This record gives sequence, structure tokens and C-alpha cells, in this order.
Amino acid sequence: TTCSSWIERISSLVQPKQKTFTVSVEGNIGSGKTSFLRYIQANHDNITEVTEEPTDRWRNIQGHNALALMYEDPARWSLTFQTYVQLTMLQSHMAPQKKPIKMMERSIHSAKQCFVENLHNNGTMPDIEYIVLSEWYDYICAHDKVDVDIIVYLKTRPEVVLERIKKRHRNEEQTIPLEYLEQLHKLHEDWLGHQPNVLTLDANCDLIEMKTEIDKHIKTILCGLV
Ligand code: DGT
Repeated sequence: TTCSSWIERISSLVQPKQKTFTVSVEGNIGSGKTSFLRYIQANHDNITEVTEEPTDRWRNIQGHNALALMYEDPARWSLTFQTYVQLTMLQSHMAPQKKPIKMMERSIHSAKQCFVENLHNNGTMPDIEYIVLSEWYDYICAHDKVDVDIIVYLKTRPEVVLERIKKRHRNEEQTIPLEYLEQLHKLHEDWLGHQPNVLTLDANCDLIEMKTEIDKHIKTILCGLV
């Protein structure tokens, strides 16, 4: 799709006099969301504020590393972990916005649509836990301002992100198998494939090529404000 037709599509999706926007950046583990956001922030700091994913909070809940526990024993700790992810994501969505565009690394939606669905699909999370989390999620969506105007989807091949995960060598992630990344990839595709407000970027390339790709689509990414 060309840039100008994208702008038209987005203009028709947002409110006529809308002045603030929320953009979420989605994609598999290791797809390059953090680098993407740092590049945007470095170049468009005047109109964007970036909310990075609260992973540090997940790693230290009053001294407990929930992320590590979730990877070590997902059947025992996934509900605890996803409950906390949902809380911290809700806090990010609700945080007051000072600049025209709030850019979020992931959202409450990917936590549910990709990670929770996956844990349930692969039998790690029992029905009752899935139902409780889902009812919380539905209630939050109905009552709080967690809408996203545009989703930037950094699409990658599972094999590519596995290599990146191995290279960056985060302690908690060393046991992630290719199969898990394939499952998450499919859920991202199912979820984002059918949404009208998604800009999909090929994120298999290196950072230099990625920057060119971002520059090419910058008007769309920044909701027509540049
Ligand atoms: P990037 O910058 O694209 O490389 O992104 P990452 O890999 O730093 O960030 P992300 O969101 O893909 O994940 C950070 C870690 O947290 C990773 O080990 C996956 C895990 N994670 C994030 N959100 C959830 C969630 O809702 N549920 C589960 N089970 N894990 C999650």
C-alpha cells in the first residue's frame, strides 16, 4: 500500500479533531521493537513519547523474578505472570500523555491475544485460569481507555528471532525453543492479519535496512503528524 493511501485510511479511522494518538509496536520476541522505538525517539522526540515494556518490573516484583519463574515452570507461574503483565500494561495505557503520540512497546492486547492464548492453546494454562484472565481483560477493554490507533507489526521469521535471542543472551530466555516462537508467530499473524489499522513491516533485515524502512513509512507511523 502506498503512503498516501495509508494516510487516507488512517484519517478515516481516527476522530475528526483527534489530537493525541496511541501507536503500539508489536511482533515476536526479538523482532526489534526496542530498537524501533529508540530510533523513533531519537528522531521525533518533539512529538512522541515512548513507553517501553515494563520487563524490569516483571523481573523484580518486590524481589521476585516473575519472568524467570514463568519460563522455569510455566504451568505453575503463568497465571501469576500474566496477571502482573496485564496490570503493568494497563498502567502504561492509562499513564497521562504529554505529547501528541504515545508509542508503546506491545500492549495489553498482545499479552492476551498472543501470549495468554498460546499458553491456553498448548495446554500450559488450564481453562479456569484462562477464563479468569479473559474476563478481566474483557472488563478492562470495556471500561478503560486501552484503544490503540495504529499498530506497527514487525513481522519476522521465527528462525531469525531465535538467532537474535541466542545472540543477546538474556538469562531467562535461553531455553526458548523454535516451536514456541513459531506458535507466537502464528498468533501474531492471526491477530494482526485481519485488522484495518495495522502497518506491517518486514523486520527480518538488519538495523540499517530497518531504519530505511522506517523512514519510508514515517508519515503513517506518526499518524500523519510529520
Ligand atoms: P524486541 O525489542 O522486539 O527484541 O522485544 P523483546 O524480546 O525485548 O520484548 P518482548 O515483548 O518480545 O518480550 C520480552 C520478554 O518477555 C520475552 O522473554 C517474552 C516475554 N513476554 C512479554 N510479554 C509476555 C506475555 O504477555 N506473556 C509471556 N508469557 N511472556 C511475555
